[in-house]
Amino acid sequence: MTKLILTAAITGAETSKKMNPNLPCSPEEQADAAHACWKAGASIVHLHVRDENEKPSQSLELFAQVTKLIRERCDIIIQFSTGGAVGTPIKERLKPLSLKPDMASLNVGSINFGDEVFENLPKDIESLAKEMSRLQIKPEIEVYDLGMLEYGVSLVRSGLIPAPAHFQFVLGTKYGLSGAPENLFHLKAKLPANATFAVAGVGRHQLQLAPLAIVSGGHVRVGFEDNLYFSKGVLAESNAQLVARIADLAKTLEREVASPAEAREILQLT
Ligand code: KMH
Ligand code: ZN
Repeated sequence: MTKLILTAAITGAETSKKMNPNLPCSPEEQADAAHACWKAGASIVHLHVRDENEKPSQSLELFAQVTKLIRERCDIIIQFSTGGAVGTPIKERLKPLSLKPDMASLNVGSINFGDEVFENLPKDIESLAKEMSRLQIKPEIEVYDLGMLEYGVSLVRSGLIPAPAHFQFVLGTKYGLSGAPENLFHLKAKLPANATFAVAGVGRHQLQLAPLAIVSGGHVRVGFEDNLYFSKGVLAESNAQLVARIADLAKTLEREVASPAEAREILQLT
């Protein structure tokens, strides 16, 4: 089995310091959090940025600032969100790609999110994919249900997304696939042969799905974007605390954790 890639989704867009006061929001806080996650074993950081009022933003300047601060601290792979927050216009979501991060998220379908729709029209998905391909940014294909996976696979087959592709199964959202183990295995069975995949379990599923991903050759995403708790009713102290727990679990299960350099090789980043 290849080494395990741990991703830290440190901030997200639907979270706030009211929900967990340890949420990193300023560029300095985010860079410190990314560094602590790297020390704990993360090789990728998935980034959303916040403005001075801690509101979700797709500001080019903020992404540039956080990237610079992280780069000064460590060699963690930087993945920008192109999902933004629910309702962020597609033009805004596309903008930060011009900074050429190592990777970027690519959401391949629309889904209900809270009381709203997280809208991802086919034409917008395809323009994001084209821009990533042009700039040689590796997409992480975010799937929340089976139809999205099949559409993502079709984009790889059509050449719009270069192979080998990397998928993320986001399991446990209210309106997408639940965190039931069989969903993970069903999605995995539908992947192209050379694809890699990670699992992002939402809420309590973050911990419950991690061992299944570890033993089935997948990779794991943890962090405040998906889960603010360490255990039932107990807020996590930091993103690094969540990463460290999965790194320990991987050790127990005898799967080595990848460094950023090793993760670059596994994902065939340019
Ligand atoms: N904030 C969610 C609506 C991504 O980063 O690409 C979408 C999201 C996915 O967070
Ligand atoms: Zn995100």
